[in-house]
Amino acid sequence: MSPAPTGAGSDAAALTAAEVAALADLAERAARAAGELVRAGRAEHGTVTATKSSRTDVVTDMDTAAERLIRSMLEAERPQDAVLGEEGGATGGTSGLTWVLDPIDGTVNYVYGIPAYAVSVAVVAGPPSPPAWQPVAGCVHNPETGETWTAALGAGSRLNGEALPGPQRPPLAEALVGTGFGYTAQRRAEQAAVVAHLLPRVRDLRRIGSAALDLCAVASGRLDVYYERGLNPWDVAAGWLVASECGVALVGLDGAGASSEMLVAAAPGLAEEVAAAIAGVPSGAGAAASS
Ligand code: LIP
Repeated sequence: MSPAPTGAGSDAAALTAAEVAALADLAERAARAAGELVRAGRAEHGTVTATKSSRTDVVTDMDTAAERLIRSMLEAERPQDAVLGEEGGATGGTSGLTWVLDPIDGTVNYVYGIPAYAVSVAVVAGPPSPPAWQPVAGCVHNPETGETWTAALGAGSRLNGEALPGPQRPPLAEALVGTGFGYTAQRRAEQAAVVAHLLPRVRDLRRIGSAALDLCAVASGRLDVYYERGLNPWDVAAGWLVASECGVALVGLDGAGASSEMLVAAAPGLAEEVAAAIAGVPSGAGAAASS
């Protein structure tokens, strides 16, 4: 997880329900506005213009344009808040709140025209990275399907305005499991070893390509489990609250909280069971495959 500035430690509990609702409204408006921009701009501007951690970690002009649009809305309405965005990095604030932005989560899907990408906008109290943060409000918006997940701390989470029922807990052998992979050969070899260990033990695997949509899929009952290693704060901030507000457990390995080391999202009990199965993968597995 990239180092991020420490927020002023604002206590989410100090926010009133009305303030949380206003933050959730802004998150949704910003996500929808950016979503329309990237959807409409894909034909002309949806090609790769730069790469980051590897040749397959791609950026388009629409990633940067969408983040600029969101930042302009936040500057107009919440200038006192900090911002941490995938493309624009960190800007400071004085409120103790930090907006955590992924203008296009699932950029590879966006470039290839696969309708499984999302704009993820969240605001968190405290340090802007898990497990120390406290997401307060968030929105995950898929511009292609129009599906919009929203969440506000203490007020539940919704899909297109309908309350989410919360996760089921099937036996591990009947669990549909989502995951994702990093952008370097070494990391992917290690992740392949985890897949090889899990696949015989679960119903099936899915690799959707957007952490934000994966977390919302667990919250909506479309996946039973989602796990991934090496996620950034902006990949997960909004989906984290959508999931946690409808009873999804978010855990790491060995009883730790979910973090960049590992995030496992599932019904309570099942999340811990999957985390234990992942922890059981022999260390160094997959290393030979990446050499
Ligand atoms: C993506 C994540 C996904 C991960 C991809 C990529 P991006 O974020 O949402 O879960 O598996 O490798 O990191 O880069 O499209 O914003």
